[in-house]
Amino acid sequence: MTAKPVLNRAHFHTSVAQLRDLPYSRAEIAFAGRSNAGKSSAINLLTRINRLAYTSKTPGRTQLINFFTVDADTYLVDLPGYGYAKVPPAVKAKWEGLLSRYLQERDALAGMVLIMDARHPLTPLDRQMLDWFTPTGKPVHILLSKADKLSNGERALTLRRVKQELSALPHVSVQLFSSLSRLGAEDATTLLENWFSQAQQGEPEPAEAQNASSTQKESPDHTKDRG
Ligand SMILES: Nc1nc2c(ncn2[C@@H]2O[C@H](COP(=O)(O)OP(=O)(O)OP(=O)(O)O)[C@@H](O)[C@H]2O)c(=O)[nH]1
Ligand SMILES: [Mg+2]
Repeated sequence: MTAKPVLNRAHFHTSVAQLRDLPYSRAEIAFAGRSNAGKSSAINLLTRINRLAYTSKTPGRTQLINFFTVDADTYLVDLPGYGYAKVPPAVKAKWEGLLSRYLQERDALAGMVLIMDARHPLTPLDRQMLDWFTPTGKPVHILLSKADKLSNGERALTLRRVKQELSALPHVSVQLFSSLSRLGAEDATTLLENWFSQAQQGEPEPAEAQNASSTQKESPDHTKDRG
């Protein structure tokens, strides 16, 4: 492994629809958030690769868990968006099972980036994500996205309110972000790199890591289905 994952060398690895297909991973950072909040756009901006994750004006575009390699067995993960109106109950139940188990049980998950549209942050489902993930003790970083759509005053107010609302939760940080104006991109990149570095420092000795990787199952290639 290189000393530090290099976000701008990211490339698509695989898409999975169920937990048993998750790839072997040393460390990964997941991007969660409502449909249309700007998860895929944030991944593209932070990796500086324009069309790495597919973005769309149609909510619900990302329906699979998409893995992007940033280093050997080290990934950025684009999760399916939630809160998409008119989703059939069966699809919603499947999503809830998949996401809650992924967030609660995935050992390699170093932290969650939670993307919330700065114009309507902390929806009930955003709070659900925090409820699922914060008990793991792993860090959450919130990007208040589309901040370009707010005035300076509204930005400051929103940031203060969200920080205040979450002040009781440890390991949760918040910043303003815009994939359009690049506001906050440097801070977010630095944070991701730090999470990866910390995850690497905490990982097992090389011999053990090698054993673990030899149990890796070949992942099916879903490249054409990713969305
Ligand atoms: N103005 C503005 N538009 C943005 C920003 N980020 C994303 N968008 C737009 O919002 C729409 C949705 O962005 P995506 O990145 O596809 O959102 P997503 O969260 O990945 O959506 P799903 O995959 O459906 O869950 C697209 O039309 C983007 O161009 C931003 O920072 N500012
Ligand atoms: Mg998406």
